[in-house]
Amino acid sequence: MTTTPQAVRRASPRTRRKTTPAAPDPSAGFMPQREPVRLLEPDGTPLPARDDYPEPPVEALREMYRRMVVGRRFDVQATALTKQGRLAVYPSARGQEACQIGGVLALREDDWVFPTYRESMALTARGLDPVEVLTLLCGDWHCGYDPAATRTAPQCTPLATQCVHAAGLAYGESYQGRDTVALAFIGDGATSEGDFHEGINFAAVFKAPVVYLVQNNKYAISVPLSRQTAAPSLAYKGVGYGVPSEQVDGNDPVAVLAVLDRAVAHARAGKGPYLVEAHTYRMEPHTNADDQTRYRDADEVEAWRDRDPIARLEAYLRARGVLDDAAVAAVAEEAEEYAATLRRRMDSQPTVDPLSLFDHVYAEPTPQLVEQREMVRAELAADGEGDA
Ligand SMILES: Cc1ncc(C[n+]2csc(CCOP(=O)(O)OP(=O)(O)O)c2C)c(N)n1
Ligand SMILES: [Mg+2]
Repeated sequence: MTTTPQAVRRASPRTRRKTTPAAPDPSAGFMPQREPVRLLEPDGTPLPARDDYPEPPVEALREMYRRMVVGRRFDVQATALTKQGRLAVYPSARGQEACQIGGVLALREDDWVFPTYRESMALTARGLDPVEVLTLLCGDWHCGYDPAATRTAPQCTPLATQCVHAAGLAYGESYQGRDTVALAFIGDGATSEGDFHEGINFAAVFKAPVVYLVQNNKYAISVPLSRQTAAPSLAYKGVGYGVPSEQVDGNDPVAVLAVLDRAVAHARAGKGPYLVEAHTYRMEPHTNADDQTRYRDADEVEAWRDRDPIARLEAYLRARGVLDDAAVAAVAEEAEEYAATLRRRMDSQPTVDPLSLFDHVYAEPTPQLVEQREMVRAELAADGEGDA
């Protein structure tokens, strides 16, 4: 009779196997929570307090509410200015107020912001002049504000390029012994770009103090997140580079500020970059020039209205007794005045000369530029808008 190996295994007495201690988990301290961090229910009801993300001081939350309300009013006004021909284009950040305001509130004045085209609200909330912020969107060739004086880089239209700029600036600051932090805003779609990966890798290797705030608003123009990535969370893209990463409910202002406070403290302490993925939603079309009915249902947009970040924070602060009708009315009035002043000032802005686009490109314009400038000049002349 032959003995099969299975029979031998069954017959052999049980022996105690030697065990080796488990190797330390190399991802410990890097991995995001399984569920996005959330401190408030969508209706503003507080969730149990947690040690890892202490709630920010109530004064910071009241200030956040004020800036979110003013920020939304600014956003509505800017959208209206496109209809009046005052702005060439405007990418709205409606629905993303918690991320926009949280991103700048978590920083010191001497920290740097690296925004994209969608961050006009964040920049005005940071205290930049709204007329200057909208300069580029009027079609002008420059960003309107002084990046060095405001510690705010120009709003980037080429996707993800700001990730490399932020890494370089932050590295330079720490190299010179300063504890400045750079916060780079970036969209979900832009995390597919090479510059995002190169920037975050450089920052990780050289411990550059950058916070990458990914606003996952579910769309890159018409491309939904499901066509953008197969990763369960964009926060895993940070882990792959050795960057501690977290995901947060981006429509929960309290959680956004708590998570960003921790991320900024990490970077400022010299521990290198941090990535935060904020789950939010773009309530408006990509820009005023986009037709969103071609790629998403109105029902989907409607469903996100119940998760409005401003209503959520207002309900919470009212329930805590630190915000009342009078304070809400005062903030609403401030927002109206802000919008009225912006309207007035934009009305008296000189119109941008389209031909100025060709100035300052090269000291000696290339033959192609000369040809293109002539084409534009002839087109304007034909429309009766320029010199013949
Ligand atoms: C390098 C580059 N490629 C393509 C574009 C065209 N483009 C402009 S916005 C956009 C979508 C970006 O989506 P996302 O990063 O999610 O940011 P969101 O607009 O949602 O804030 C694209 C593809 C661009 N501006 N730059
Ligand atoms: Mg997006």
